[in-house]
Amino acid sequence: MHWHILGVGAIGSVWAAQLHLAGYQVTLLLRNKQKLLTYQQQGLVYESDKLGRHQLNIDAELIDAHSPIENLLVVTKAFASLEALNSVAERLTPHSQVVMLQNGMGPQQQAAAQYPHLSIWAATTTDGAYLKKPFHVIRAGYGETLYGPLNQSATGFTDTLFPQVFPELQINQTPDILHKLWCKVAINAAINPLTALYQCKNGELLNTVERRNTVADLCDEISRVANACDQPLFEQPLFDVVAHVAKQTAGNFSSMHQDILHQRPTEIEQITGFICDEATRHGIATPINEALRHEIQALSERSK
Ligand code: KPL
Repeated sequence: MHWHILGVGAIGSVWAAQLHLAGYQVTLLLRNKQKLLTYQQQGLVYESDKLGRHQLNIDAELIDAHSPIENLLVVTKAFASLEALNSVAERLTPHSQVVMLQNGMGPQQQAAAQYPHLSIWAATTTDGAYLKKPFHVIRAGYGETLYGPLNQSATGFTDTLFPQVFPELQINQTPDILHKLWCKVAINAAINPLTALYQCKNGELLNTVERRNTVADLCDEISRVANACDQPLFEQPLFDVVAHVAKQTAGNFSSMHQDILHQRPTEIEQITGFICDEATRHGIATPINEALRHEIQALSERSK
């Protein structure tokens, strides 16, 4: 099985390294010659406390190379994923498998609708990783990755996409990936914008009564939208799940907080924007989510 990886950020690098170490043929897809040159000079460095330090010489090529792509993993930021997929669409064949792995909601469904003849899958992960510098990734957390079919073409695919047992990646197929994406987007909508606004670590999200009340009200809005969309979230209240995740990742700065800090575009539209748009569709008022959407947009504008 040959995998092309589009989006060589932290999680994309972990997958590239793990697939390579598991014996798969892997090719990194890079956007420009400068990136390709940098990569060719140093290769991919993968550090993990379980597997040690690996210097890997994984194949790499420009996205506009001509060879067909059999299996594609799109691991870009959510706002860039559809465009990234479109940029290699001509290299996909009717038998290609495409896995969209990103935060938020929207682009995965758009991809499935735009390419009904291709097998489109979505994945969601609770793994943690960060880039020490480009092409040097540190594996920071060991979670689970779930993937499942998004359209009819993928539903009809009977083989397992990831048949190998990986030493470090817990990858499991689920029949209802849409619900898993909902659960993840709900957690992100509760944690990411507020930690970006408060400029705090996840573990500090609930450390005053005022903050706890805001998170509780926010969780209430999100849960009501999920219920209206026939996607009731967890067995326990969303607030309890959010409190648990915030505790588990207490030392982390959320991805949105980091994006704001480093003046990068955020995923606010694919996270909070998605919740707000679904709320509007169902006639539900979500004033806290709306306010957060605008505050984060304003913060991004200001830091440009
Ligand atoms: O997924 C995350 C993110 O930062 O995007 C959480 C769960 C909030 C962990 O930081």
